[in-house]
Amino acid sequence: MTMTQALEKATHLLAEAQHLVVFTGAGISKASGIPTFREAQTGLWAQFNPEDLATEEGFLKNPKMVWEWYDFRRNKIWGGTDNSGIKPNAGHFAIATLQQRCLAVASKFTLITQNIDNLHTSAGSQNVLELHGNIFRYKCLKQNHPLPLESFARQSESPPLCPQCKTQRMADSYVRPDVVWFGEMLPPNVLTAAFEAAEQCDVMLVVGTSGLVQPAASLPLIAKQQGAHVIEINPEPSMLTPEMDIFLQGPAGVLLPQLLAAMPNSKEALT
Ligand code: BJW
Repeated sequence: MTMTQALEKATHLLAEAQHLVVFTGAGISKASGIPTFREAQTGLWAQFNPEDLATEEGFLKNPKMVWEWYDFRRNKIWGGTDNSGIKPNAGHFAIATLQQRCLAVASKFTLITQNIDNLHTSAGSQNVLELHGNIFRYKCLKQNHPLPLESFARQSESPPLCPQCKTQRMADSYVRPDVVWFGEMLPPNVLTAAFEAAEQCDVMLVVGTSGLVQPAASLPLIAKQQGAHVIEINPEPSMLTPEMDIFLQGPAGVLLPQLLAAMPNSKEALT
């Protein structure tokens, strides 16, 4: 299949989907300036050790370093009061428009992301299933008390202690980012909703993930086993590519708007 044929087929499938699932990874945010994890030269894990920064053991070994690392990444995305932070790119906006289009033609739409950067929501996507949490939320390490951002924003030294544990006279516990580290369970409600969507959808669009991290990486395979058409967008083949019906090789920020623009009646559907 040529690229033109692949794009045409993908456009048709997206336009006709009864329940479309879009499943994203770090690649969708690359054009916004957020590094991916596993790319050889530029990936976060090429520069930092995941064992040190993305595990509970790493956090307990060096709480200050891990707290500061997440604080740095969060502040870079947020950008401060002058609004100079990281913005969603054309790929995020195309997905948000795809959701509106599905709503307008009364088909179902589910967005599942592994990203913690909140950029889908910033682009206008609704009801985003965030499998690995969100860097703009905090929780307490021992009791999982959810904690509001305002209490800790711009406190960039060591992690504070959980105020709710204090109030309830429990043992002290650190505050940590509400993201999913290696060896931790994914948020159960989110995971259940994601599995259900993967089982029920008729088309899944997989964007910008290496497909290496479980259980997230099993979602496209579940969709395929249940009979859905699976389409991937990635500049490089991933672990998932051999299972895909259509592989669109290229950056998400270019291909997603291209697909959207080619969708038949998309304008009519939105007016
Ligand atoms: C573009 C692009 C452009 C570039 N456009 N695309 C052995 C076998 C199987 C499983 C395991 C195992 N050993 C351990 C496990 C389990 C482990 C796991 O899967 N490990 C593997 C790495 C081996 N999983 C877990 O621990 C999970 N929990 C779990 O399993 O619980 C059950 C359990 C509990 C207790 C005991 C045992 C089991 C939790 C996983 C949590 C992942 N967390 C992170 C960090 C989040 C916080 C943070 O940001 O710091 O989530 S890791 C990191 O990887 C992050 C991402 O969401 C996740 C996925 O990465 P992603 O998005 O795919 O990024 P990359 O960099 O890998 O790929 C980017 C892609 O974009 C590339 O393909 C590029 O080509 C592409 N691209 N430019 C489009 N312009």
